[in-house]
Amino acid sequence: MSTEGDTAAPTGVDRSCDLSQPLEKLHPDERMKAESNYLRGTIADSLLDPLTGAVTQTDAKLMKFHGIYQQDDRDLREERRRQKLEPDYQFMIRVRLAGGVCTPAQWLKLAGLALRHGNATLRLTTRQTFQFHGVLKGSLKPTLAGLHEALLDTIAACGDDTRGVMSSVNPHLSALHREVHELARRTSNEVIPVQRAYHEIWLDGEKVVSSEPEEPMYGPTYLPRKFKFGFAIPPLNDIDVYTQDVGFVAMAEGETLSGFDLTVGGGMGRTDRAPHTYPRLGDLIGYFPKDRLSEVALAIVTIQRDFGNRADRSRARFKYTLDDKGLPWFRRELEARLGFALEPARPFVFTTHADDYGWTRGSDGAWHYTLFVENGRIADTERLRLMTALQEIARVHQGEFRLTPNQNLIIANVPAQARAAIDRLLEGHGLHGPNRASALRLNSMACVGFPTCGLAMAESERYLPVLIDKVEAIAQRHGLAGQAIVTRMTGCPNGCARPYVAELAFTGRAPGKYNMYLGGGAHGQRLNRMYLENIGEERILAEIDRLFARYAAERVEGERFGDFVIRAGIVRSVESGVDFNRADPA
Ligand code: SRM
Ligand code: SF4
Repeated sequence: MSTEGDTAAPTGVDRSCDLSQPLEKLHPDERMKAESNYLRGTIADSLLDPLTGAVTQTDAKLMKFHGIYQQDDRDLREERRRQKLEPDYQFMIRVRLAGGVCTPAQWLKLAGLALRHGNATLRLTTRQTFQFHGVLKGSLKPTLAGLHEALLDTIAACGDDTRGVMSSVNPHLSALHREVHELARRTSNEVIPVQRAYHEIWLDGEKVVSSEPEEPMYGPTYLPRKFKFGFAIPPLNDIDVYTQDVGFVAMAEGETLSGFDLTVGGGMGRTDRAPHTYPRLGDLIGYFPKDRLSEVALAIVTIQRDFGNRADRSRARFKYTLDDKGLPWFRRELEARLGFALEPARPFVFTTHADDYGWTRGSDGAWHYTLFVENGRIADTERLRLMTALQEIARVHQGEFRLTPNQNLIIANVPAQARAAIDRLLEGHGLHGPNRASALRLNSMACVGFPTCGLAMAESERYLPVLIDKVEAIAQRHGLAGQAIVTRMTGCPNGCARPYVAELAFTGRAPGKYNMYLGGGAHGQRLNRMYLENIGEERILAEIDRLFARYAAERVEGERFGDFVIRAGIVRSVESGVDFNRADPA
């Protein structure tokens, strides 16, 4: 979105950057950032190099700050190596789309770019944005130029900066949703780097000669690591607010927003066999009125900028800064920078972190249709021509599209008189079909994994649907067919589908092998616990069969699976992220 007009620097926040540690003592990426000429590196030259489909290693790292990841098709890696060819280099592009809202015109542009320059799919992500996969080096500039034409950009969609800002999509509370989404959008615009390099490299913008500092808030080394904000609107915790570095929980009377409860220090990422890394749920530390939002957001970013660990990237996330220095220290530092104290947190209740499918009506009378998009992949397949169907809907839709944090799509703000036409298109293209899937599938989510993710150790997006087929059969046998169990899978322990707050989760260890987790809270309020390590499908299904048999026989009325496995002593509840890594089948 355009960043102009709403980026006023708030008062009370020191935006200067003071990096006192010498670069030699820090992680090599700190020097790389410092020497990159504010993220320019040699990207422009790398793009012109005709001898390879790749860019240099340093440019690949710098391009993340521009929202672009260099990847290769891992299905072809071995064969190309045998043929002595370089890997099949291609790029993933992630759009910055705070709160996941886009217009039908933007949808059509995005679909067109994916068809022309990508692998003809769009991927809806767990942070409510779009990813293009399979973009070749020569198509990067046209894709980013196309996004610019649609008033979209990819600034800070990845990299050591403040990433995509999430915002709850609760369609019932129309006015509140609009206001919170607008604040999420404004926050995103305020916390991203200025990045003149982006305009110069991708949009052939003029080099700006200015005596002003190029990055007044970030300075030349940006943040120690990625940093994430999210806005939740109770009773829906769809954004998994406790997994955000910084969470803002909207406090409202009716639909009148007064301010936000603040959570700090959430995060999912961990590494197997590295006990100093762990998922952590954010702590609720207070409340502030809505007109202080900019100050609070910027003050927290600058605290992490100044105190985050720049020597060890495995401990560089904000959650570790908090654990190393302590919450009382953080509160003092925050309040000193703000010049005012946080008020006590106000009460709120979350009931779910799942989506509600089908048609619902907002408080302003407009209609919204939530469509299940399995693992967020929009493509034309033999079974469903989703890409084509959604383009047809976008051609007539008068409202907007909203991407949910569960990788689903809301055709939002459909006026009452237009509902029948949208319904006809949904029916005609078979799009009501996905919403009739089992409760298990409708509550499942997988990260991308193979073949594009360079960090994947096991299949994820391509495997979870197959596993769910088999788990559905087991659920059926135990009379649990209608039971919603939040199930998430990732191809590695990084946690991109937020698996550690799911009732049932799998994280990849090696091809065909997964760690199995049980016991996450049904609205994202409790971490799950590792149940078994490094197991294959046969064992997974045998365990699920055993667990479902007990759940069917022993659960109490209305008891969720995640709560049951703890009450039954199958796993113990994790008290804090720090003891997460102790595997604990009871
Ligand atoms: Fe993620 C890295 C995909 C949400 C934690 N993530 C990656 C990369 C870029 C792999 C890489 O570094 O080479 C993946 C690209 C795969 C591909 O081919 O597209 C990737 N992450 C994704 C997405 C697309 C998964 C999805 O299926 O939707 C999500 C994009 C979100 C977005 O729109 O910005 C995505 N990643 C998350 C989340 C969930 C969230 O933020 O709500 C997490 C856990 C929360 C957190 O940050 O703690 C997450 N991704 C990671 C990590 C581990 C970070 C850590 O603290 O250790 C990595 C690896 C890293 O940063 O070193 C990672
Ligand atoms: Fe890749 Fe791992 Fe993230 Fe899945 S969880 S997308 S495998 S980094």
